[in-house]
Amino acid sequence: MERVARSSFRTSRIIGRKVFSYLRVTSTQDKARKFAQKGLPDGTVIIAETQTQGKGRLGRRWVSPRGGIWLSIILRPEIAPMEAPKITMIGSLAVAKAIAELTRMEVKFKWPNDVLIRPIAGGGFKKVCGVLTEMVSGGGPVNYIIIGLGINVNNRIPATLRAKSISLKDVIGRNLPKQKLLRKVLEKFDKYYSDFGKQGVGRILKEYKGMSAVLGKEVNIECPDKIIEGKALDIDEYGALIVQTDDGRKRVIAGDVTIVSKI
Ligand code: BT5
Repeated sequence: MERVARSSFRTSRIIGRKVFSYLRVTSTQDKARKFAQKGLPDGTVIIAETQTQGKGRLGRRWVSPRGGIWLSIILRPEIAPMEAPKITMIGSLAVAKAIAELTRMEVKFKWPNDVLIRPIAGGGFKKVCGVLTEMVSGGGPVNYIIIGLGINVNNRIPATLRAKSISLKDVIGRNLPKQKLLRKVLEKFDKYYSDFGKQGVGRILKEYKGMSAVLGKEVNIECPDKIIEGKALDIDEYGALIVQTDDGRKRVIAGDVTIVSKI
């Protein structure tokens, strides 16, 4: 758990004004939560080379070996809890734009929290990044949000996950400059986050929808209590997926989407 550096990125206005870097943590989310409770400001970044207990949604594990970018950001936006998915969109866009700019790859989103790339042109998309948005509120507005970004850069993907997951190195065939990508991700996040503070989610939602791998597709969504099948029609201003089912339109807040190819 040794801290290796404390620095800042000069280009950033809010995001990355304070950056805490570690060689190894249990989870950057846990570290960030402790720092948030101590009052560290909006935009504080916690980053680690490896995580021993990296977290996905719903208590799932996030594999975090050396070579990836594993980071969490403390955010203190003045929003209601139901607006938290907007932050997930900001995180997804920041990662996607940074990857696209650095590698010229086509990047897409699988609602609600996956960033996808393609191993070969014309092939199927696989998960290169997962976003985890955790919120703390005392009933009223959000107290703070911890957003976690897990990006597979130069790390190896375990064989059990390779069918659906990929790292940038797997596609490019060589290591990428991790610091350069990190700086770009934080710059993009800063841009989208300040845009959100000034103008709301409008432009963010438009860009996010434009890169969706799900909209217009037949989908199967595993929700905690049920499975929803239908056509993904839209994503609303709160980040919910609107699905046309046989029983009418449904608004889905969270779940695991499988894209069902049409025969
Ligand atoms: C996510 O969950 O995709 C959110 C992942 C967030 C990770 C970041 S890393 C920095 C910060 N600190 C943390 O502790 N977490 C955040 P979910 O949609 O539930 O996906 C989890 C599933 O993705 C797992 O059950 C595996 O199937 C798969 N998976 C695990 N590790 C992966 C990896 N490195 N790359 C791609 N897929 C992975």
